[in-house]
Amino acid sequence: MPELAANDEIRHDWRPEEVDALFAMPFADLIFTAQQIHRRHFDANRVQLSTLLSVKTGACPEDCAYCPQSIRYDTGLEREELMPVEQVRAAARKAKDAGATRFCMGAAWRRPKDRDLQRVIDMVKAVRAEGLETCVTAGMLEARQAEALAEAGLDYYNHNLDTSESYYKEIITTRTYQDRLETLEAVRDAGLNVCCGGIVGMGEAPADRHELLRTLANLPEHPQSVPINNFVQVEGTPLSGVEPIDPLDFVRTIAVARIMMPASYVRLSAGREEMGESIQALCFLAGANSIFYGEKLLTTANPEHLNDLAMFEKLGIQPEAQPKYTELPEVETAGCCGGCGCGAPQESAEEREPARAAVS
Ligand code: SAM
Ligand code: DTB
Ligand code: SF4
Repeated sequence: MPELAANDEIRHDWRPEEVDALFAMPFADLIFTAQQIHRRHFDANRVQLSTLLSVKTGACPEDCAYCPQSIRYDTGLEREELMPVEQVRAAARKAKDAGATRFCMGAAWRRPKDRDLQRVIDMVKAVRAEGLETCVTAGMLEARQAEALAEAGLDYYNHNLDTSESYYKEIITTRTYQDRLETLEAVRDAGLNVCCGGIVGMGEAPADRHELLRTLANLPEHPQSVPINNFVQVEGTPLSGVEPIDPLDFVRTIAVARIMMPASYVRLSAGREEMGESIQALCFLAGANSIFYGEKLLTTANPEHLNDLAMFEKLGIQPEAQPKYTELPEVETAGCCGGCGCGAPQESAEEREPARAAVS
């Protein structure tokens, strides 16, 4: 498809037949096209590293059929209350020492209560003070909540569309696709970077994957970060035992995401533990340029960070450089304890400075 190779404009008007045609390309042509587009927007040998932490685990009232954290399924998961801010900050420091540039905090909520959001805001400030970019995923948001997070200095909000609108009803009954789109609008309008993608390998038809990517690319702005998760099967969830996606179809999904959203980070997300290095290498070749880094996702396993660094070494991939403190927007850090209950003494600005200076 030579005309596509030459055309990497940012489009929001993808038609279904165009997406079908991309998925139908011979594998080598598809990967070559994706790689050409990738190289026009990014250093093809650099990958961004985000570390995940579950800051509130389990007992979620939603019924997402893929998720081990729903209260409706018996997955043997221990529920954990919202973490103290100091514990989050310590985990962020460890992630930074290991080379991550972004710290993503996940909370198993349908939507956050204002009281809980305040605690998350304290976490955002504490993680930023460690010199990391921040991302939060905490369910549906009101516009004013998205604005409060933006005001606090949050960099990204993650809210996935997960699958096509028509397959969504088979996967989740406690909220609608429209609910998802409305939160994404609130996040965009607040000026936050959007992290939005989906899960493949949940028994969906190829057409659902095509439709998911079309919906993402036809949003008013492309999400700055697009996580593509390979479904992690957890016993006890309704989707456990479903036929996994063919690994080459997973690679194709990455390549088409890269072509349709040329300037977005495409994250090779959950499912790497089960994937093997060869498929991951193909995903990087197809234009993936971000991963979750650290031995745990939210509740399931992810590759050991030293194994990832060894894989990068083999592939000649460099992790994206950590942001200098001077590149981070100024935010007032509340430190701890600002009333969250962690009991730590409140730090003065001077006391916080050494941690910041170490970043520059
Ligand atoms: N409760 C919030 C929500 O649903 O937006 C935030 C946390 S939720 C766990 C974040 C995302 O994790 C989901 O949107 C889904 O894409 C991903 N996820 C959950 N379980 C997964 C699984 N078993 N395999 C792959 N991705 C999964
Ligand atoms: C995303 O797209 N995937 C991450 C993150 N954003 C929040 C979550 C993956 C969860 C995998 C299952 C688990 O560990 O519980
Ligand atoms: Fe709850 Fe999010 Fe899991 Fe759905 S995906 S059950 S909303 S934690």
